Amino acid sequence: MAQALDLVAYETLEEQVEAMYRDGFAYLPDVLNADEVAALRAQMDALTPRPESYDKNMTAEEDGFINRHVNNAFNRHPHFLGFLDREAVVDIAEAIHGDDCHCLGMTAWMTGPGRPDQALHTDWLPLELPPDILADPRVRTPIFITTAHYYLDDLYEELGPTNFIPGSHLSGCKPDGATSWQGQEERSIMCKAGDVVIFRSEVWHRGTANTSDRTRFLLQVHYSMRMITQKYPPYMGRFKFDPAILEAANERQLRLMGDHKKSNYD
Ligand SMILES: O=C(O)CCC(=O)C(=O)O
Ligand SMILES: [Fe+2]
Repeated sequence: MAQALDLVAYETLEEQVEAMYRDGFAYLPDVLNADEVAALRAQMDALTPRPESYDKNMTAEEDGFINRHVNNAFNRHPHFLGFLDREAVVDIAEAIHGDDCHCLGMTAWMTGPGRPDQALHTDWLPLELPPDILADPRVRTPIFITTAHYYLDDLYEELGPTNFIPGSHLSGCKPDGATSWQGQEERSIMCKAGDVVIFRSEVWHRGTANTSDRTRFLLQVHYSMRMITQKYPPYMGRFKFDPAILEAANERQLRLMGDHKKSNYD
């Protein structure tokens, strides 16, 4: 069993951004209150997966465990729009990826009892580099993609927390079977319902097994630099925004969904 990750809540945006560069993640406690957690869980529970959107719908009966994964959640109900530009979270994304950053994807994810351990991985490694280059104080690589995890449960070992190796984004490589980086073992994110952890795509991490009798609810909001393409399946123009969603969205939310001004390559 991994030790719990030391979750430090930095007060200022500057410190939070610095943590993204140094540790690879930032922890934001109490982003949602109990009512907001309950409301978001109910909205997620009501979603029906669509195979054409690459949603997953693994069930206990057919697959041995629940693994329900609904992409493009922002397009399913106006309730999800508020998680595009949730204060504190989007502020970090914009500070890191720029004022024209966008939402790469939003996935409502429910993982039930029996969900197995994932292997340690990066979500994406944009640059493979020797670690001594990354340790050079003159080198500060851009952060291309981040993911905000909205935890909607009080986490405990059996429910399957996410495990992280802090600082592993500076390895310049994928774990490829390794279980530690520079002596640093993986640590579990034992946070509370309503907390958010935002992390960059190069951090070594994994979801762990759900050995409890409950389903874990997690909303993932991925952000990226404007030059990184959004991932809104189905592709080839078959993804369509719901007009009622566009009608309900504010200007910042529209931009985060891709309503950009003309720029490079447009
Ligand atoms: O389930 C989790 O806690 C993390 C999931 C994850 O890292 C992934 O699917 O890429
Ligand atoms: Fe991941």
